[in-house]
Amino acid sequence: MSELKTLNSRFGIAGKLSFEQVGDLVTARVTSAFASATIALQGAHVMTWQPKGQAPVIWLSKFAKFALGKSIRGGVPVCWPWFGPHADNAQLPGHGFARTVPWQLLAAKALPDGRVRLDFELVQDEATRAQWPHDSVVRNTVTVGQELEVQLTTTNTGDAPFQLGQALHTYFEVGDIRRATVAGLEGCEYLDKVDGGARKRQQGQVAFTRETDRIYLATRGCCGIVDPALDRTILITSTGSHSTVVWNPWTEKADKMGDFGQDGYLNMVCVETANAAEDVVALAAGETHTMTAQYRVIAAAG
Ligand code: TA6
Repeated sequence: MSELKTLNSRFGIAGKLSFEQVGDLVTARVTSAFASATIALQGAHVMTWQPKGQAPVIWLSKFAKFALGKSIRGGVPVCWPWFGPHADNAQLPGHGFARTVPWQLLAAKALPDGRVRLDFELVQDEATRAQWPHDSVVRNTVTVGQELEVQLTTTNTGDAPFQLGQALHTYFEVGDIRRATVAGLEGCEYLDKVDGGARKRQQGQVAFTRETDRIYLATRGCCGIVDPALDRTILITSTGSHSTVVWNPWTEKADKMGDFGQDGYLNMVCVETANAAEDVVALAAGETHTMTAQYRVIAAAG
């Protein structure tokens, strides 16, 4: 029996959850009274999320590739077990391998309140262990409703400690990045990656006039994307994270990446819930760390 048939017979929920092929990828399609979403099993990667009555909240490039072993431009890429370039080995993939390898669907449930919850576990094998020789179990739980919740949990199942860097590298849809701002990071220090990693302090809301790539430190678990063009604010709340990455590639970098499309950068901003830079997590043997992000549209802008 095909993988799709097996998934539909094991986990399908009539009228709420079915499985379909998108390009090379097997995906879960959630449709509920509150929202619709698509999640690729590769990377346990939320590709789309659109609450009822709203424009899409999660951005997915029109030029995204859906290929085995390749990252998807948009959605909620899971960066794990390191964020950014590998500390010692430039041959290893940026942002870790979790987003480009298979994850197993462990469970799918229609909750009494109408939300749909999917539990995924990363499939570790010799290829992943060659990059990450630590015994660990990582799960990603995605709950789809009027709010989207993504919960990334890592357990150190070995007998030695390890350092964990990670991020939910979420791409949000905005009407026009030149008018959008990010509130809630005022006064935070940040590392400015477009200025050699210089340490600076945020004055007022984050506005966008050029390539912006910053790791905000000691963040407080709550920020918002104020979007006058779509007349909405997207609230982002998080736990288990004290660093927030804000990124827009702007024109030149987006063109170089090749999967943003013409002007794609104008309609997206990444606000990433992370354990990055000095916020990486030291996980002792037997310890578990959970990082959670919740997203919802809360109000008109302003
Ligand atoms: O989170 C921002 C960032 O680290 C940028 O520096 C840029 O590299 C972006 O991630 C996208 O990375 P990717 O590997 O998905 O193309």
